[in-house]
Amino acid sequence: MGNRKKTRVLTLFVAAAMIAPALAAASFAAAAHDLPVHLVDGVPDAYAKPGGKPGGGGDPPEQPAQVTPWGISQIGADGVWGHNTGSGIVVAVVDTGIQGDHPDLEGKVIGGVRFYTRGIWLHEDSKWADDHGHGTHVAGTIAALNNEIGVVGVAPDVEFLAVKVLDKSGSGSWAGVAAGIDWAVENGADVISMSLGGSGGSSVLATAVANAISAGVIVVAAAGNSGDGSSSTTETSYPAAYNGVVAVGATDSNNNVASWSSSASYIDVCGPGVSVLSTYKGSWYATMSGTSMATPHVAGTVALLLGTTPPEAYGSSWDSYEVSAFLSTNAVSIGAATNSCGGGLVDAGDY
Ligand SMILES: [Ca+2]
Ligand SMILES: [Ca+2]
Repeated sequence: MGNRKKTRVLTLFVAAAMIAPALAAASFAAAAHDLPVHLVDGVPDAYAKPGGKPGGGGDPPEQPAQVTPWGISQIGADGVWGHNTGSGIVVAVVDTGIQGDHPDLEGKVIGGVRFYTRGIWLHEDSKWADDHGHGTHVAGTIAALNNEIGVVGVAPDVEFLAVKVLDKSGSGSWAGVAAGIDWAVENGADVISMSLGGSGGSSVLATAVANAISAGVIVVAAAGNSGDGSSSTTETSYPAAYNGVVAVGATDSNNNVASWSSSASYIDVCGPGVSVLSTYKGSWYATMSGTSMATPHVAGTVALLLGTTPPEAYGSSWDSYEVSAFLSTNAVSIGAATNSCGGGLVDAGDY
């Protein structure tokens, strides 16, 4: 696991990739491939409040006063809340689960599921609570409440489906991810946000993504943290690489592309992904880095966009191809290579 060791050394800028052990394919998912899936990052850079640690049970820790994380204002999201907060939009966070009773996410999770593999069998139950922290962090960037405490997300009135397909170490299987995508579509998701990936895809994953897009769901996925610092080389990651998926790279607060942000021709936009403050398990907050953190900035922007009327050429509603193209075309130019950020930094300020 040399790669794991190497990425841990780089935790300050790119949180460690959680490389999963190979898991067996699912029973009911035909042609499931056994390639592992992993978080695009995993370990927080820092907890938000000095002297504190995430709660270990009992009363939630005293909540800090609300701050607006830098990425939220960088993409202009806070400028549209007077008329658009993502109300009525449902985002499925396909990840490690969500802490549904987090004080800054309270009441937002309207449904959830867990898929996990044991041996060759894929199991389903309702234990979708986040035992890792990553999924709760993603959720907070999309839609933490605009209240007195903690942080605030891109589209604060969005509601969530918590789709837990990764375990407490950030591991899962493509079959589980595919089942989670199918479940999200069946249960009313408008947007699916996936801060996960792997260098090899699978037919079952490809089918699930294609079906979701055909059903009119907007699919957003992280580009990956395998970048080599050069935009002219390609680091492929699935599901980001599939047609119609909104693929997201990561930038810092100076609008520079993160050196570890993977590059590829299919990347549509970048989002803020370095030192991102958001909600964390234990009713707490953490700063994390990765294209995992950039992705929910874009998923939240999609939620805002879905509240608007699409251009006439797109028909009566948005689809994932149209959203990909629109976000790229309307991104803020930051001088980044197309292979790193597509059209540039995602712009939430026009919707
Ligand atoms: Ca808040
Ligand atoms: Ca590269």
